[in-house]
Amino acid sequence: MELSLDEIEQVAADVVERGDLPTLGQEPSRTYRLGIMGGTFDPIHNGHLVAAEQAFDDLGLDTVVFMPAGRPAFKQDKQVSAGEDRYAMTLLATSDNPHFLASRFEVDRPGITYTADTLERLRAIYPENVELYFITGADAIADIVSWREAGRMASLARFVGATRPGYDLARAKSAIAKSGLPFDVTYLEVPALAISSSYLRERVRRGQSLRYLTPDAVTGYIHKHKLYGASQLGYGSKGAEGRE
Ligand code: DND
Repeated sequence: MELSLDEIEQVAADVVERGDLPTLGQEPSRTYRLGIMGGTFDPIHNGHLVAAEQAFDDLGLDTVVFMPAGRPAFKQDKQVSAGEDRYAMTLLATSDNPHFLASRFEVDRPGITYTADTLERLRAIYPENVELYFITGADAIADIVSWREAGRMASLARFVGATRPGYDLARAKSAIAKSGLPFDVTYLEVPALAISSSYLRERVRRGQSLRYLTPDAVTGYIHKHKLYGASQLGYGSKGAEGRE
């Protein structure tokens, strides 16, 4: 079968738009489930990874795409590491898990990164038999109603709130109910990992080890590129100032 020039251009445009995203939806009689783990990932840590793995298992996802935000919408007043560094750390952290992919989809997009835009683009790329699941931590789920164009987001994807055992979901549930928006949220219990990116940055500044908090490859990257005030050598070992 020969393609016309227009058709070839359309195929090329689709490839460019899709970039490094996984191919899903080929079999029309089957439903596919694409997990999207959005984050600043400054840096990525084991809390993010455990939450995504749990969502993969519990919801029967086909794959989870980790998407570092380009210019995070709500962090305009804060210093955030370069997108390239956050993407590289995300790639390193996800590379040994066959369920996970790291994508440049948001990092390469100019301007402020809004989740509603991302979901709209993904919805246009994938056929209807691919369901979108946007994964967030429990703390963030109560806030999604205040994200830009929350109503549009609710119509484009399902949401997954990863909660810790014993976490009180009342705030999240009441915020969503009060908004009147048709959010479809599945709550998952993930092992308690009281880790945050800011805690990891603080530990690096103090010269403390990140072992068991994030994959070693990420720790290596942080020191190699001197992120968060790190010295190139000696993480979690001697020589760091202010070490406890
Ligand atoms: P964060 O900066 O919270 O990411 O951003 C999460 C996502 O929300 C990104 O995709 C943003 O673009 C999007 N967002 C936020 C606000 C407004 C808008 C969009 C908008 O469009 O208006 P972090 O790197 O801090 O964390 C990534 C995810 O991991 C978050 O959902 C967070 O709650 C979760 N998380 C944990 N989950 C389980 N255990 C832990 C966790 N620590 C963070 N220990």
